[in-house]
Amino acid sequence: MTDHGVPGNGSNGFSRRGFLARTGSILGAVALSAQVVPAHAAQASPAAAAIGDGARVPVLVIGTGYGGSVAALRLAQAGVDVHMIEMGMAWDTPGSDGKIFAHTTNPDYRSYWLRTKTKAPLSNFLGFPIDKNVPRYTGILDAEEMGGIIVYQGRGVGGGSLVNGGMAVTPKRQNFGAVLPSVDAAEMYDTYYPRANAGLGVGLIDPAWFDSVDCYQYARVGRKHAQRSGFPFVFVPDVYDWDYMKQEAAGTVPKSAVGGEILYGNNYGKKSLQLTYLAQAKATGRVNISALHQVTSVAPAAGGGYTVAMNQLNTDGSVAAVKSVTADRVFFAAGSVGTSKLLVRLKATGVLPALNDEVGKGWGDNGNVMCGRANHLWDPTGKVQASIPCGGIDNWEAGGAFAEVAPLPTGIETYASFYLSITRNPHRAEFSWNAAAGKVDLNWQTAWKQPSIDMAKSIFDKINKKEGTIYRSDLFGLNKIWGDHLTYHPLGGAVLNKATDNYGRLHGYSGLYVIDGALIPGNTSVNPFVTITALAERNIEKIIATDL
Ligand code: FAE
Repeated sequence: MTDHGVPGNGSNGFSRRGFLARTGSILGAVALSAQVVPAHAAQASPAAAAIGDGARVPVLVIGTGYGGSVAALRLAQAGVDVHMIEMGMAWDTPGSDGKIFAHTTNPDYRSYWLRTKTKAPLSNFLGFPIDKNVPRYTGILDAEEMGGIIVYQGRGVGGGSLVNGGMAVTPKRQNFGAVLPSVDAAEMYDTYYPRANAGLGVGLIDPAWFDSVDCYQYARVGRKHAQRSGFPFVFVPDVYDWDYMKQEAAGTVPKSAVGGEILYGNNYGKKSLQLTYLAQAKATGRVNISALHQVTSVAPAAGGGYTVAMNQLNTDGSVAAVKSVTADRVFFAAGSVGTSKLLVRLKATGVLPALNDEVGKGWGDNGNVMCGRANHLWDPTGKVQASIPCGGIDNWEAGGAFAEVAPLPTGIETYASFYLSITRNPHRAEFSWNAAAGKVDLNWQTAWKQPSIDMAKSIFDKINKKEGTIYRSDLFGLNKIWGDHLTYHPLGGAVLNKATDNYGRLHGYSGLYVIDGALIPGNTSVNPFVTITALAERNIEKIIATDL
């Protein structure tokens, strides 16, 4: 072992060769992933539920993530019929292995949105690339390359809730003014955050269980290192069913988090939107969902309302049918990137010319940056790691960073601590229409991550110094410490009270609304989905009361 905790030769019966061999078997499993789509891989939604060409609906919601699900449920409860259009799959039918979702270490056709090779956020291990060929399929995780940044997004009924870690964090009230300056904080903290937390099924890990269970050894190591350097470690709520996880650890139920499932879907335990808001919405009998339908245009209709054009997709991404429907009102809930791309294109191409000049602006990455630290061999992080993070290091006030202590659920001992930091990155990018290429561009630059790296270093340089450890440089390439090429948390592009009024009504068109992460100006100081949900709860209540 080296004094930096980098796995070396010999001591404690541990050898680099053995380590590589064991790692190789994991990565080998990845290599063996299915190269063909099984014939009966039929997670496409039943045709019966799909919207018909020429249909007329009172409300059409584009996207089935957090914002869209809140809108659908509350409108339906108010007696309004809603049709939701989702480009991804329904994710309600098992594949050939009996599971709906593929495992993290064994990605297959289900894992990526229309890619022929995986694009894992951690591209390397011990410097070796781990991405593998997969069949092109309408899979669950989109690694969308937007120039200087890869934006990871969930695709399917439930949006980001299908792929995310479920960390359900309400920002500190003193930071709220910077998140949504035009919104009454008292209303949010008294009414809408509690409503969102209840609707999402948010809960906290049992601290006594945390202290005793093998699968959170990595988080206890993270806590110990944080506290020894004087940083507060805070438990972070999650939408995972913590009682179920206890049973997983006890071996009495099928494993999901404890089995390392994350990123490509959790087969059990995680309360995704399919089990919360969307289940309630469907139970009203007023909400229909068309999966594998991608909205391409929203234009004012001659007789009032809006003509919504869409492509019904096959699972290889080809177009099965082109449809046009009419809706009295349309809610854009396609996520920050999806909503922004649609609005920017529709404005620039003259379909919705009266949208204002704020459309496409104010986009940020929530300051996401990743890194790993190499621990000493006497400080293992555990070979079984629950994939659901449950704690973080809060240095927001002093250093502008909130770092979740994240798992590396490889199934082997890695001696690594891994972190996703959310930082107060000041940069904001803009979407614009590239007429020559016929697509929407985003002008984010990778170099804009430097402030995020500096803020994350305010935590990890100090911890490394105190512990006598170093950064891992093998996770994002060869000799690359920082995961500065990506975000999990796209926010903005149709910012509240700028591109829209203070409740998400788009300027220039009555009956068009934005109700997703596009409303939030680039940063929430913590993981974003509770804020997206709470803001949607606030806005839809107002819209139902005054517009319908
Ligand atoms: P989103 O959930 O992205 O839903 C938009 C939906 O619209 C998607 O289902 C799209 O497929 C669909 N869509 C897009 N374009 C179209 C179109 N043209 N036609 C039809 N459908 C369309 O939007 N956040 C947290 O708070 N805690 C976490 O632990 C966390 N972990 C994450 C981990 C990963 C790997 C990722 C990718 C994200 C994570 N996030 C986390 C972020 C969170 O999932 C994200 O902020 C929300 O899902 C955004 O919610 P929206 O309603 O804005």
